[in-house]
Amino acid sequence: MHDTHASLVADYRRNGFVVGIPVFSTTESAALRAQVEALEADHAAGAGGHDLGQFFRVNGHVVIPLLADLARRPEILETVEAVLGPNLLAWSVELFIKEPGSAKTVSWHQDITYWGMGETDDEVTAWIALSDVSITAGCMRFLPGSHRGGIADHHDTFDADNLLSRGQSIAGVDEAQAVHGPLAPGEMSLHHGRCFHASGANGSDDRRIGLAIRYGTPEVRNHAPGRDWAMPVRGEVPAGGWDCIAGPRGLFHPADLALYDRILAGQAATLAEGAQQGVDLYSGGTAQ
Ligand SMILES: O=C(O)CCC(=O)C(=O)O
Repeated sequence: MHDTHASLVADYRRNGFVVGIPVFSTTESAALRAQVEALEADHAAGAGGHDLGQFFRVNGHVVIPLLADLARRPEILETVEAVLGPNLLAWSVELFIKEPGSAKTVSWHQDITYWGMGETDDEVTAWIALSDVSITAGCMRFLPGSHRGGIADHHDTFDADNLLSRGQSIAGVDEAQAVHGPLAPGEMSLHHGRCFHASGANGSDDRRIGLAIRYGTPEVRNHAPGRDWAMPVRGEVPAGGWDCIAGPRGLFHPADLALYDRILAGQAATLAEGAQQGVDLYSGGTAQ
């Protein structure tokens, strides 16, 4: 627990991650989970030719108002601002769901490896637990200090039980140095885009639900070629860097679905760069 933003930021700079930041009450996180599960019940078929899992897996904020609204929540932004400064955009909002007893895992990786952002320090993931994300339930684990190096070699495994798009993995990580980051419902962790992290299977009898919001600053675009899209959420964003999006006009609005496809195509070109086989961009959906 951190008494001040200064001690939280010092921990983040030292380790590349911080866990256990209270954001939502138990009641509110249960209500948010219920809204996510209502979407699953009512819109399993998805929209615009994509199943719901696709939207949950990447850029959900483009077409789902609930996810865009969460990215704008002051309870989250005040901590993210302490880390990244006053000018913030949400690049992607995602849900990482592992069903009870799921064998799905996430291999050791650094997030920004394939995101076309270079080795920027100006991106952070806020990951909020909407269920009890215990060690048994397959919480994330982190390698302290690993963000201080550059981007390590990743090899593609395309493992079907891996939630990552290409099963990308860093070999030889010393598990003995890893730190688990269990979260109670409504708690948040932050991790740096170069921090090595992974997660295990869900051995619990409840779903393990995490909301991952990728935040960046206008400066991220200084390191990035081509175009990319993000939603301003706080402060000022100068013209000419990000293609700024306003957020959804409604749930699965046709114009937003078309924008979703444009963004996906633009980002897929970056993600697939150097892959040994076709990359089915984040089509894994909910993990069983
Ligand atoms: O939810 C997980 O287990 C992994 C999440 C992750 O890799 C991320 O948010 O960057």
